[in-house]
Amino acid sequence: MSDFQLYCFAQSGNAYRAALMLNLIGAKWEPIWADFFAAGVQRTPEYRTDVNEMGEVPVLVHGGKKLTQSGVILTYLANQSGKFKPQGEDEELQALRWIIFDNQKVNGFLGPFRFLKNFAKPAGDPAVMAFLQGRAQGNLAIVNKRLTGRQYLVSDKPTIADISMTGYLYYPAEEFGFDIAKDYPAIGAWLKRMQALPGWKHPYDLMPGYPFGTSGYRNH
Ligand SMILES: N[C@@H](CCC(=O)N[C@@H](CS)C(=O)NCC(=O)O)C(=O)O
Repeated sequence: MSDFQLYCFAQSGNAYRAALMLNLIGAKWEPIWADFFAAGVQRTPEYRTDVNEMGEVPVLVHGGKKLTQSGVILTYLANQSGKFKPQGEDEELQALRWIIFDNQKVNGFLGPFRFLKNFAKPAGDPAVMAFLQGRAQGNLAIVNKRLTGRQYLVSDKPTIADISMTGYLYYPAEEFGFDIAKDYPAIGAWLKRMQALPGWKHPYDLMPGYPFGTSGYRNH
């Protein structure tokens, strides 16, 4: 029996943050596939009543506790495990600062951009796409500058801020139409450092839903 259950699906970079954290801390966890695309479960009254009133993944279940919002889940798991925990008030505040910037401005733009480009029917309006891409790339440049000359976002060790920031950044370049690791070299080098952590897995290998429309995994 797993200690944790996580509502998630392979295409969700928001859910990936929580799935990656669970794997990196070596937790016993199992995914619950939320079929958002075909079945649209997040819009059902049952999901909103029983799972998450916000109609989103990730949702972490731990015994009688149910948590949503990846930043909250990451904080909870860092407190539970003592791993990837920012040390002291300054680091805690810095981590929160980067998690909020990520949620709103980095993966917060990149996620909808990739969704409209790859999965939405009809695909996104060109003006909307140009806006989202411009905002995402401008904010990736800010993260790239932050990571230039530093190993991780808030300290010399990886914290939950780094795990949050990985959100959509490992998905294939074709899904964006530009190559994040190449275009932003400090981000590219940092992604490799994160990838070297024991327990790291690609989102398509970690969460069910690959290939698109199935509940499978890429390399299982
Ligand atoms: N800030 C939230 C974002 C969660 C989120 O937007 N998840 C997407 C999946 S990638 C979702 O559930 N969307 C459903 C919807 O908006 O209808 C977090 O980090 O947990």
